[in-house]
Amino acid sequence: MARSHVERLELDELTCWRVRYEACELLISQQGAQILSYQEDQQPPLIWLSDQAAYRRGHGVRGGVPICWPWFGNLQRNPQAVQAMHRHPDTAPAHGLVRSLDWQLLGIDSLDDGIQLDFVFNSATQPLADWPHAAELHLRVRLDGRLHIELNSRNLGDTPLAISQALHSYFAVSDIRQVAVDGLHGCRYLETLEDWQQRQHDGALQFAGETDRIYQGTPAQLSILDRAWQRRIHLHSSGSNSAVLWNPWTDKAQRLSQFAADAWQGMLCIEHANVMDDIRVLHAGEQHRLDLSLWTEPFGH
Ligand code: TA6
Repeated sequence: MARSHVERLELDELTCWRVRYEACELLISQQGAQILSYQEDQQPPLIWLSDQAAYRRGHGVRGGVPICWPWFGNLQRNPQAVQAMHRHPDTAPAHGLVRSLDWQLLGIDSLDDGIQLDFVFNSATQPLADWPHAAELHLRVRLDGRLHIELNSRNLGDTPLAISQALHSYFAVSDIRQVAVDGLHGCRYLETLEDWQQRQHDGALQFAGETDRIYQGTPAQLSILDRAWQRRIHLHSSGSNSAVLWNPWTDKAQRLSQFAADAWQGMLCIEHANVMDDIRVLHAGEQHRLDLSLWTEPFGH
């Protein structure tokens, strides 16, 4: 069997690509350059996609890896420098502007040891509503037995650009009540569910309720330990010292679009980011790259 294969397909209103390399399969949409799913053969999915996902132009798809840029979350909760980039921070949508807009596919290339897709969004040629700055956002996705995601922001203008961003990754888990996240020991975090109080985390993170935390000073290596599925998902990042940990649990799950009432049990968001103390200011011509590599390793009991 060929080591790599690419198929273009239309999912409702969205143009997507299904990409295989050896035993790994990825689905990605042109809108938002959004990874929708990623799976290794004979394995449960690694990247989670909602059973109720809707593929409509101008609307985000629930699951995968939405790209939150040029800000993360509620713009008014961002540092002032990021807010000041927007004409009306009080009416700006959550998670920036590019996740529901069409990006340009630069190319899909077969490599000796993998396959690589390049997408670009250029706000000089595709102006962003109420965010009047020239920047180029380049997403490179590479499959080589692991999944590598590189998000590069470049300031095309001649004045400084303050951004916050996140790879809003949804991971599939057997049961959120039985997984743990390793690597956060000693990290500070903002508890957004309790008035954004600053706290310190000790030990592994386990889940017993709605969780929506912004960790700061995060290390390059995090992992999700899933005993029931006997696997560890390794997450290795660079260019990011903050991460958001999110599970909506029962109540918030009822209020989410494209989200079944019990879907909270099978997903966990770990969102590698540049947020709060970790926002990035790009001077004229400067660029910043946020990288994430992910893979699984069998885990015995
Ligand atoms: O990253 C966590 C979060 O900000 C949650 O508070 C929740 O709103 C989630 O993102 C999903 O946001 P969305 O706009 O995609 O429904």
